[in-house]
Amino acid sequence: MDLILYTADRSRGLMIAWLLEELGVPYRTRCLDLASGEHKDLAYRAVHPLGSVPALVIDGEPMVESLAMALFLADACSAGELAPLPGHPDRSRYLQWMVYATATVEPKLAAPFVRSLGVPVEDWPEVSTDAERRSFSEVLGPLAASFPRGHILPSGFSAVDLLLGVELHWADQVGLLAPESPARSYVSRLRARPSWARLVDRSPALSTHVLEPPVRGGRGTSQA
Ligand SMILES: N[C@@H](CCC(=O)N[C@@H](CS)C(=O)NCC(=O)O)C(=O)O
Repeated sequence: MDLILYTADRSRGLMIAWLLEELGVPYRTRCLDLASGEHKDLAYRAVHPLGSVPALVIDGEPMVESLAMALFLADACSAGELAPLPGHPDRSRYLQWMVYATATVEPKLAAPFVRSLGVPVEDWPEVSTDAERRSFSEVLGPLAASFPRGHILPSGFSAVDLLLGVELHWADQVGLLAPESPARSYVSRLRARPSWARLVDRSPALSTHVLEPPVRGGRGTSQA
């Protein structure tokens, strides 16, 4: 399968790149500069009609929507390793948490994430409000019991951990996670995977999406 991933720094393309690294599938990357607006060029509109990222060109056919790409790649390329196959007892749970990560968790980090785009990296951990930390902690509630074992599905590590892992990584960058929380330990363990190191190696020199900012004071008391 010939794969070209159109992505950008601190975009959902990170989820797809991490999944591809974990799958060990060869792919090429085209990194777009959102600040310069090159993603709105007519040429790129032929790949993504809205001029957004990510887009994945599979054997010449463009695919959009990060969740759809993740579901497709995990099914097509992992032989059941990263996605329980239909009929597996964890299949419905897998689909549930894949959608929960993108439809329910992701919107809760949107506001502080967007705010962080306008401030220096060292100030990212301070951009979240107490109300946002509480609200983020609430949506993590149903997942909290799974964090200590290092994977969300009872049957083991899956693409859920990669999607949710990127969201918790961003949440960590913008100070939504309490320093000693199980969610923060979970995402730290995920970042220790060799696939994350490969992602860091492949990231362009100026990219900030893989940065691990230092823990700062005044983060409130969220325990998620
Ligand atoms: N639902 C889409 C959202 C795509 C999206 O909004 N991407 C952002 C980056 S994460 C983007 O390209 N923003 C710039 C723009 O759309 O102009 C997906 O999951 O792929």
